[in-house]
Amino acid sequence: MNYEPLMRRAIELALRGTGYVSPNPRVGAIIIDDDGNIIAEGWHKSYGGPHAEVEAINMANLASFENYTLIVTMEPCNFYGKTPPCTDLIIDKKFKKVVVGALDPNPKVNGQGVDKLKSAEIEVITGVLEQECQNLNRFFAKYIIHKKPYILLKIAQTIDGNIALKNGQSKWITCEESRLKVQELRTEVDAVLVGKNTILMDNPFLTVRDYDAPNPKKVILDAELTLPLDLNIFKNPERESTILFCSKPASKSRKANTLSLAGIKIEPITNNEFGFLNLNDVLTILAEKYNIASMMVEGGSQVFTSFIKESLVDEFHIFIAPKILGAGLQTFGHLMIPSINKATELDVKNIEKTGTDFYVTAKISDK
Ligand code: AOF
Ligand code: ZN
Repeated sequence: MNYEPLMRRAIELALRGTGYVSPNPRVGAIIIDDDGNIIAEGWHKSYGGPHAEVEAINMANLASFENYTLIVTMEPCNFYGKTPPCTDLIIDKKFKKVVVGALDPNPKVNGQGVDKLKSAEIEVITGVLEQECQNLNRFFAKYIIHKKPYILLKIAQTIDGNIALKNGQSKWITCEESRLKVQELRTEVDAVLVGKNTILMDNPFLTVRDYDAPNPKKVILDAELTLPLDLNIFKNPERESTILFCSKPASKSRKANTLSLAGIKIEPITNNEFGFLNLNDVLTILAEKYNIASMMVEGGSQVFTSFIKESLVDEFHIFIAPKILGAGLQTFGHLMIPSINKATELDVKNIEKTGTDFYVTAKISDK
């Protein structure tokens, strides 16, 4: 039987968890009878809530599943977390067959869920739309294996590589459709990060406005805590979801205290050898303390440069407007590249048009 159309449907279900399940994975499940008819569907709906398989089994509401097949985008778990192991329930309910999209990257599971089902004589098929299913949980995989958020670098630039004029003005380089796409990307990540200069110039809210979805957490880098207190980012009603990283001395200042009393989370960080906040420490704190599995870095130039220099970028989302600004503020600053063959090379994954702009997604080339 060709399970791909059913797995595609399970992926659609999994996507409904976007914005609600992180740092857990997005998972969808379907139960079919012997004739291939769908009798129940489920997806992981909230962090700490029932897993996709449990949702589908509950919906089917049958005592035994001897003639039924479970199709699930990710291998069923086999350990006690916030919920009991799905493998036990599947075995208990006597499923005939389980069709899996991708293995669970969580080292606590990773293949052992499948093994457990097989040892209970359940037929297991793995790897159906594997890439698509892995892609669904690329944020989760980075978080659970490396204890760091998956990083998307979002750049809105002119065709000649500027993100602003020399005076910092950048509204608007890209067109409305591109900016709408950015809003959509914000619905998919747990946090957005911006540096001090960009906040000063743009006074952004960093919220999702055009979609009915939760706002990502806001992460600010301001080593010396020089940002004025009346900026939009500090006035927003969700102050408790704003995290500000600064130097250790700045974290003890009166301003830090005022911000902290207003609900902003102040995180002191040591500087690296170049005198900038240590980004590796920033990412570790975001993952371990705030459960942030994915973050979109929105600028500016200094922040982009540091993320590239320290090889912390997982994915590039570059919006290129057909405009020329000449010597403006370049996307990236000094990367100390000694010769062309030492340039940072990207593998382009996709190019599409968003309105009058080009939208390029890319990854660092593994050459
Ligand atoms: C599944 N189906 O729908 C999900 C799974 O704390 P818990 O009990 O919610 O367990 C979280 C872990 O379970 C998570 O780290 C991942 O390994 C797996 N997620 N597994 O069988 C699901 N969301
Ligand atoms: Zn489970």
